Amino acid sequence: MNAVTTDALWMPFTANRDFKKQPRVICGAEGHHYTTTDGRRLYDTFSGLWTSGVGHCHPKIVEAVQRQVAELDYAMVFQMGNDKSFALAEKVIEMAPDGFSNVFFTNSGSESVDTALKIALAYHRAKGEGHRTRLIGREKGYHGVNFGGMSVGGIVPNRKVFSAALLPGVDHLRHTLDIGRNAFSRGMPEHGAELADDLERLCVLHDGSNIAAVIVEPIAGSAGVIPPPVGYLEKLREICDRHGILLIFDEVIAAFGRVGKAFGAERVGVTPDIITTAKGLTNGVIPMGAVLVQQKIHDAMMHGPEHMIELFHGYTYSGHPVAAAAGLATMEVYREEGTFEQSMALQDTFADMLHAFAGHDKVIDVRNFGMMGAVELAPRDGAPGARGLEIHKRCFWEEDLVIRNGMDVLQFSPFLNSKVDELEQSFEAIRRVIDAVD
Ligand code: PXG
Ligand code: PLP
Repeated sequence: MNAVTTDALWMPFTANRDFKKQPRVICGAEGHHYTTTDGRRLYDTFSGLWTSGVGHCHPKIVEAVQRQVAELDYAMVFQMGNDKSFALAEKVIEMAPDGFSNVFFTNSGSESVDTALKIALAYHRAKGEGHRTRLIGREKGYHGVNFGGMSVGGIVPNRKVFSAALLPGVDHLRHTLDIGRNAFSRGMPEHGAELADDLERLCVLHDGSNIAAVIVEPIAGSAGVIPPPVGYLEKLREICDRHGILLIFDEVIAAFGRVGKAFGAERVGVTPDIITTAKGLTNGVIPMGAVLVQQKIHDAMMHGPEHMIELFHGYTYSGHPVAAAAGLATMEVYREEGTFEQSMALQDTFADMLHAFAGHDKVIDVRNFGMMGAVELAPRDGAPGARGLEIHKRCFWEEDLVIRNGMDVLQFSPFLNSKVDELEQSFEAIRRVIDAVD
């Protein structure tokens, strides 16, 4: 069975020794299914890793990548450019909320976040407000694993070992997960808008004029799908405006249809100053991220002698032509197939399936927003995370199903074009497994 040797690979965010006792290895995919090295076909309830909303190996994206790699594999991206990256930037800006004018390309969500934080600092300095250096994140926030994103992030195990190396001058708002008051809310929970006042307190403590930016996921993903309380994001926006602080929405998960619109900002009706993206930008086919900025930010940076570089930042692969070709094809698929509308139309059916777990004796909360969902299980005594991982493994081996667990929270990121009967069957299988585990 174990045809693939797994020894040499140090796997990311994985219990390596446990995994290698019985490896779960994928060698193919088509549409909504994976194939495994032991020849089984698995249904994917997580669309890759929140990445692949229109399904795996979409023919149109595959074809665009194949064509591009044979036509222009790579060209220098500093002081030169490739046609596909300009075209993709235009497309992304067309889809963005009002006021967004420019895109900076990266290779991942983590790079998008660090890029956004650097742009925020550079912007204030360009405006003569170089004293605005403080960055604010939020508990339970996930902003990737690079030093900037880790510092503003709020997932404890991701920070613990690196505590001494985190950026200085960072504070965190309290998180908004409140199972006591909001358990089993459908969509945005009722209680918690007042938690945005944490930002006002930090403005009093540090003086708002020293704060550069606040970064939040409009709908938190990795920490187990935490939709914002009603009125919370509006309040953050208002406080930022009053103090001249930039608001950054980290939409690495939320952008490109996951919550039924091109951007989460559009869906929640609050417009930030900067948006970070990745994942759905290329349907996960080629690594790529993008940072979108409001016109005022870009314009403030376009000063000084014209022969001078305005922002000393960039990656060898910023706007890589093959990634950009994948992005262009992805945007076309979204438009042609009406992916965002499909996502919007499915969200209530999906919410019904999730909330059917309310009342199960092992379930302590269910949360959903758009096509993001979580079922939180009570942890086993003395072994937090064990129940969640066992369910993931049993789904894989016994039910031919891929699901994601973050500790004891089962997370769901269905395809934006899911078939309802396949989702139904998946949730029936998940219920069997939840029933069967200790
Ligand atoms: N910001 C957000 C909001 C994310 O969700 C990143 C930044 C980092 O992106 P990269 O491409 O560097 O991984 C992410 C990534 C999970 C899970 O289980 C989610 C992510 C990564 C790993 C696991 O929900 N999101
Ligand atoms: N390290 C070294 C030695 C490099 O030469 C470079 C890029 O030229 C990097 C790191 C950064 O790599 P990237 O631009 O792919 O992020």
